[in-house]
Amino acid sequence: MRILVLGGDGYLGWPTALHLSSRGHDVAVVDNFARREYDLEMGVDSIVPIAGLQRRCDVWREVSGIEVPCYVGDLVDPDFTHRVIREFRPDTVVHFAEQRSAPYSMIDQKHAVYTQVNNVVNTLNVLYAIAEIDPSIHLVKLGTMGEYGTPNIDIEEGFLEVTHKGRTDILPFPKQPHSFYHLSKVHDTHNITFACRVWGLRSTDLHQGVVYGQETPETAQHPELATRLDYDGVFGTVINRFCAQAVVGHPITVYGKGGQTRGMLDIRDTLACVELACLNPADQGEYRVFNQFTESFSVLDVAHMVVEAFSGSPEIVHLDSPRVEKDEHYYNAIHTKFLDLGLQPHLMSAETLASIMEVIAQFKDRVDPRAFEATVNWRHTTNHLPTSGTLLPR
Ligand code: NAD
Ligand code: USQ
Repeated sequence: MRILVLGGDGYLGWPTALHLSSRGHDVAVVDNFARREYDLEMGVDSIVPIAGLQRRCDVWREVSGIEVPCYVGDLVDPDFTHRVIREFRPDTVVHFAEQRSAPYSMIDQKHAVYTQVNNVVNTLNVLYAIAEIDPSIHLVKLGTMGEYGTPNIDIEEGFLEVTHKGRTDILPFPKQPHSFYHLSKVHDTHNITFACRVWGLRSTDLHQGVVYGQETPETAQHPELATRLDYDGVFGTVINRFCAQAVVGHPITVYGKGGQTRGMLDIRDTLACVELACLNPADQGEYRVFNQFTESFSVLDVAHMVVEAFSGSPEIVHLDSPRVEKDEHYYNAIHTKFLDLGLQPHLMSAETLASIMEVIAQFKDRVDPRAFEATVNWRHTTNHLPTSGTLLPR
C-alpha cells in the first residue's frame, strides 16, 4: 500500500513509518517539527538522543535500501495539506500529527487554543483534501481512550446501543474527556464522523491508550533510527516517566492514591495495530472506532510493577494530584476488534520494563531531575512555567 504518515517525526509516527516501510509498503512522512519546538519551549529534551528527520531517512535508506520521502510543513496550512496528498496519492493516510500532551493543553489559554486549533483545523484540512482529491483514501486517525473519560459503565468500541422511552438506537458512546487536549480528539471524532456520513469518506479512529516503551525492531537497527523518549512533567507519559525515575533514583510520583486506571500498550503493538487497520480498511462511507490498548492497570499497579522490575528499591511517593481526576473508579473497556484481526499483544512484563530502563540507563546523564516536576495544575487557568510562553509554535 501507499501510506502517508502524518506526524512521522514523532514518538510513534517515526517507528510506525519504519515498520510499515520494512513490511513492504511505500511510505512517506509529513511533519512540521512542532514537537521539537515544544522541547525548546519547555527547556527539556528526549532522554534518547534523536537524529534530524532528513538524517533519519538517509540512515534508513543506508540500512534497508528503501527510500522514505519526507514533506516538511504545517498541516494547518490547507495548501500544504492538499499538495502533499495530491503529490503522494496514498491509499491510506495515518494521522498522528497533533499536539498530544494533556498538561501542555492545560498550561493557559494560549496553549489550550493552540492545541485545539492545531489538532482540529489540521484534521479538517486532511478531511477536505481527501474528499476533494480521492474519497477512497482510508483515513486511519489516532484518537485516544481518554475521549470516553471514566464512566461507571463498560466502555464500548465507539458506539453504544441505547434504549430510551421504548425506542432503541446505536449512538456514539458518551464522551467525558479530562483535558482540553482530550477534548480536541472528541471534536475531531465528530468532524470525521460527519465527513464520512456526508461525503462518503472512510475512516478508522484508533482510540489509543497510554503507550510505553522505546525500542522497536526497526529503530534498534541503528542509533540514529532511535525514536524519542520523554520523561518530563508535561510530555512524559506515566510508565516511561516511572521507569526514568527508578533509573535516576528519583521517587516514583503517583498522583493522589494512584487509583486512576488506563488502557495501556507496548509501542510495538501500536505499530502492529496501525498496520492491521491499514490492511483491513473501513468500507466506503464507514466511520468506525477500534479501542487500541492491550491491558488496563491503575497508576499504583504500574508504580509497583516498575519497582519490582528494577534491581534497586525505588521509593513511591503520593503527591497531591495536579489534575482533576477521580481518585478511584470503575474501568472496564472493551478491546476485541484488534484481537479479532489477529493482534498478538506484547503484554507488560518485568523483562519489558527492565529493557526500557536499560535504554534509559545508557543516557541517564541526559535526565534533568527538575524536569520531573508536575508544573501544570488543572485548577488554575494560568500556570506560570519557568520556560514556557515565548516559543509557542506558530
Ligand atoms: P508526538 O508529539 O511525538 O508526535 C506528533 C508529531 O506530529 C510531532 O512530530 C509533531 O511535530 C507533529 N505535528 C503536530 N502538529 C502538526 C502539524 N500541524 N503539522 C505537521 N506536523 C504536526 O506524539 P506521539 O506520542 O507520537 O503521538 C502521536 C499521536 O498518537 C497523537 O495524535 C496522540 O494524540 C496519539 N496518542 C499518543 C499516545 C501516547 O501515549 N504517546 C497515546 C494515545 C494516543
Ligand atoms: N500520572 C501520575 N504520575 C505521574 C504522571 C502521570 O500519577 O508522574 C497519572 C495521571 O494523573 C493520569 C495517568 O497517570 O491519571 C496517565 O497520565 P499520562 O500523562 O501517562 O497520560 P495522559 O495525560 O492521559 O496522556 C497520554 C498521552 C496522550 C494520550 C493518552 C491516552 O500523552 O497523547 O491520548 O495518554 S489515554 O490516557 O488513554 O487518554
